[in-house]
Amino acid sequence: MDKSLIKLKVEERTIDESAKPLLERTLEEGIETAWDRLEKQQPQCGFGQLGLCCNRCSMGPCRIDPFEKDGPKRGVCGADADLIVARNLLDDLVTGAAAHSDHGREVVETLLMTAEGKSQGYEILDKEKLYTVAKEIGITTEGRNDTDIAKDIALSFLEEYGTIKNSIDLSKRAPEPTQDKWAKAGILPRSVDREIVEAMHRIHMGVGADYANILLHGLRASLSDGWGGSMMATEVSDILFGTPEIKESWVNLGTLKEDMVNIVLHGHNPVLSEMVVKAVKEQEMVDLAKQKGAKGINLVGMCCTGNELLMRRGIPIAGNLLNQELALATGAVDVMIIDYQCIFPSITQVASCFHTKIVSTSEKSKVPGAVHMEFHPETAYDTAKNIVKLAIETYEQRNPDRVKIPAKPVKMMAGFSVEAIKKALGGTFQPLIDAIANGSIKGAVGMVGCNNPKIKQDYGHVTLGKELIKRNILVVETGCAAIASGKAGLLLPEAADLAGDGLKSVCHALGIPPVLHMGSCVDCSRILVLAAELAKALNVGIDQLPLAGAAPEWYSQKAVSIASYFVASGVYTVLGLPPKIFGSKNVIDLLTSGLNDVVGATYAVEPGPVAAADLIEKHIDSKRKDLGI
Ligand code: BF8
Repeated sequence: MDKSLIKLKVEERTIDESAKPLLERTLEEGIETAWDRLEKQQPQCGFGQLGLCCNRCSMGPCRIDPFEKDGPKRGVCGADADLIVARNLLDDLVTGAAAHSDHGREVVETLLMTAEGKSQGYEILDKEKLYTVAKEIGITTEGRNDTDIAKDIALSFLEEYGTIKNSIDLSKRAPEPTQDKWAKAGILPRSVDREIVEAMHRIHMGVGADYANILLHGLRASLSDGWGGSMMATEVSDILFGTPEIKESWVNLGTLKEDMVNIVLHGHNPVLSEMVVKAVKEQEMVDLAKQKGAKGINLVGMCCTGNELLMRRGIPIAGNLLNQELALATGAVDVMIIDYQCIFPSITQVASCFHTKIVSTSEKSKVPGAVHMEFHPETAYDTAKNIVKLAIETYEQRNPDRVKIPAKPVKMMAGFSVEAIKKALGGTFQPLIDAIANGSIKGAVGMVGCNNPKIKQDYGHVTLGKELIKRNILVVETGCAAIASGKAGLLLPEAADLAGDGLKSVCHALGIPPVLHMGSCVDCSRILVLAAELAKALNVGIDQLPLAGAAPEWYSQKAVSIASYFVASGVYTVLGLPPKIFGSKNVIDLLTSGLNDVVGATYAVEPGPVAAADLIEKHIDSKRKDLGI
């Protein structure tokens, strides 16, 4: 490919400076990445984009003519555009809710095994949270030892997935006016598996034809994720591995080291990655790495398991979704360990251009071309050590001439759990509430979600983030959004200089950045808890607060679930890419306006970050006016 064309493509694809030289390498050497595959997919199917293709049953696939023409207006079964679009959306949403919640279940099962003495290498690290959660869900703590309490929490949480309790305990964390809205709309979440199974039932042919009824169940299922599966993942991970505290670390592809064994931890569940962190500290491992000529072992994260490690351990993070193939293209990764979710099936192809080994660890998530070393809590530590040994052996096969680590890492601050934020504020949320009331901080936005090659990598997050802080709107982030901000330097206290005067002075006084990293995607539950705390302090519902959500570069079904539980909880949420709903005007109307009467919030779609900031500011201004501040 022509050099100038390569340069042009690179500039179109990312704003991440550490990614650019590697993108250049992939284009020069013909290593295929997600961007190349997106190009090859053009033009993408218009029916699919509009949500008008129904492939559920073997009378189909059917598609609806989106124009006022003579084409089909109903599928073979008689489903119209509204129903087909609604069923497709519900399918996406509960796929995401299932992914979060099944991850949560594995963490809870690990707590149970730990309490029963059946796991290897785990312990209860945050006793304070153990007691807080126990009291909250009605488990006696007096005179009992930690493992008995932990066992009761685990068993109680496992029942949140089933049908025995018929209501999710942690959803009672929401302020009463919000819970009242759910009750009135008939969307109080009962249990995680139940809502998801019922959703799969509802999208079967012939189970209802009312699009609004289908979508309402979507909200209910999303609440079982946000206030259920995801929240349990967060809380139990905190109990096992510690609640995050504010700390400094490093981010971007420059976190890989030329003279060290590089292990990238990619995926989502800290149950795996925490054990690898333990294993690399073993003197035996460090000595072995040195014997093979390395200076030591360098562990870096990728995507959300990276966020989990960053938040709790300060482990540097190499990048977000679109960095995964580029990390491999450095030729410096010895082993990439994966569990599940957001792992491109192509990574073994990229790895095969170098000495790199991909190690899959979950029975649920095998990848052709990967070495499979199955991970179970009972043998977790031994498996972690074996993987680290494999990485050290693989380091010997590295070709130094192929190594290209292009940039210096950027410093960042992370660890802003709700508890850490409260501590930074002096032990109470009152200073934050005062700052919001006096207008120094206008409001807050939860910016979440992914990268998507349809948008220049990180551009959506970084541009919207800068626009919001300039307008004195505090930004809290999770997932790949937070990693994008880290790479752009927005997670540093110095970034407060880019903020409006009010937010700037608050950040300077507290020594915090204007964009706060709150964790992985399941940790969007931390954003819900923060919103609930603020609402309760003001005696209002979440929908009355000057808050908004944003997902400027989302791609995944999990993001559909997150956006939905934000909206269902009363948080107006702006998406940077359109969901596949534009084939139904009725569905668009319900989601972008009708839901206001049901949950006090709606979705919006706005691809332009500045225009999205305008929408959000207008919304926040109107909420402030309603509150009389
Ligand atoms: O759960 S933000 S690309 S890594 S889906 Fe995936 Fe999206 Fe990243 Fe984490 Ni979340």
